[in-house]
Amino acid sequence: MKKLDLKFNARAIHAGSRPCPVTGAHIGPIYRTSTFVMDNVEQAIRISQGEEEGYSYGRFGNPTETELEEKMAALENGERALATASGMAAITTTLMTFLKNGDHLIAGDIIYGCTYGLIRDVLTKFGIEVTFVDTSDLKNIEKAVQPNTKVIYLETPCNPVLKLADIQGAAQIAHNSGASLIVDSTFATPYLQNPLDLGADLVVHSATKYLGGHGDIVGGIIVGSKETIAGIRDPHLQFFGGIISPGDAFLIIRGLKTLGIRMKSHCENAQKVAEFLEAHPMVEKVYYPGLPSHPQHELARRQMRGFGGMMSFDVRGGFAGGKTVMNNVRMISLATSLGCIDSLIQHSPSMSHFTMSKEEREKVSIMEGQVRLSVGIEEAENTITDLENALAEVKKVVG
Ligand code: LCS
Repeated sequence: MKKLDLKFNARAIHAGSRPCPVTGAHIGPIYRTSTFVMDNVEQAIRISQGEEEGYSYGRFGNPTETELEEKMAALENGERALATASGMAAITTTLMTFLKNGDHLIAGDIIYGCTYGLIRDVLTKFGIEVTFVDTSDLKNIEKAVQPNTKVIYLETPCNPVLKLADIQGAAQIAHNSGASLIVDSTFATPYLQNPLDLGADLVVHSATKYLGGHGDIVGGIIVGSKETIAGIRDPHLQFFGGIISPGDAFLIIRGLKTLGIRMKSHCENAQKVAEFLEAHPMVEKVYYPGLPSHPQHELARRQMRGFGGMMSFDVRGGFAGGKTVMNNVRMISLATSLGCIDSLIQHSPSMSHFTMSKEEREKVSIMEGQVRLSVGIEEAENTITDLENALAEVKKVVG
């Protein structure tokens, strides 16, 4: 018999998913329950001591959550996954598992605003030392390593300016110094890159974005080895309590089944939109890894299987120019978040990166008028026409 070597879409559809064992329903049910009934006290004891596999209480696990976790582990080539209430729950639970008072953390200086705020304001409150560095250059990471460095944390591509980090190189630095590498791969999704294959110890995602894909849930995912995930789940996630609801897990499972075809469309459309913007006289700079002008285009080609659906751009006239674009699009929605089937546009300084000061933002090229665009799966010509009309208004305002 030939080996059935499941490709990406086949894994996204089949991994972890099976018919209901009781009714045979093709699509497994949403196990909307808070607790699980035991046969007897002996069984409760066996489950609590890990002698028998089974569910006991909603905060400790649920079969719908398990289906999502098995699917994500298969897509990220990890042994195990853990689903959480949000991307931030995935990040906080992971960092609080790995770090303690007196440890040192190296973090990317351009990361999602709330992750930046968590690290700058909350982790330091617990006595964790932090160094923010530009992780697009491995030398900066290497220079920041200290004897007590326990974690290197980065996003690639990063939110909002799409800088990349060399995952393989960063993993090497981490492992040479006894630290762990945690990669937030939200912008890439497992369709475009698998950080674990490149040496990362853990990959985290905001499932709110491409994984769910339809803008109707908030969720997060952590993927890694069996042992590492077990240590995050028990006791950290159990105690912190940031678990996913079964209903949201179900919608992410459904979203994942079309992740491959959605990402293909996001990538094709974004490439066309980025090329349009780069050629437009009212646009000063486009940040998109699929453009040859992107300083890490070659790394993107090597490390990713496509360039994704996210980009940022600076418009002529600074804040006045950027604001005019965002206030004048008609099909595209002015909303934070990303990775939806529909295109979303946002003002990064006041939306995704409001936690950073103006000085902190400008140091890392998040300019006051900067526009971030999450290109949806609408036909690219519609997205381009919407932007073209909005950019025509910029000319009237800034000349
Ligand atoms: N990681 C990245 C790269 C993100 O972009 C976000 C959210 C998170 C983690 C946190 O995930 P959440 O808890 O929201 O599921 N990014 C957002 C953004 O750019 N605008 O709104 C949320």
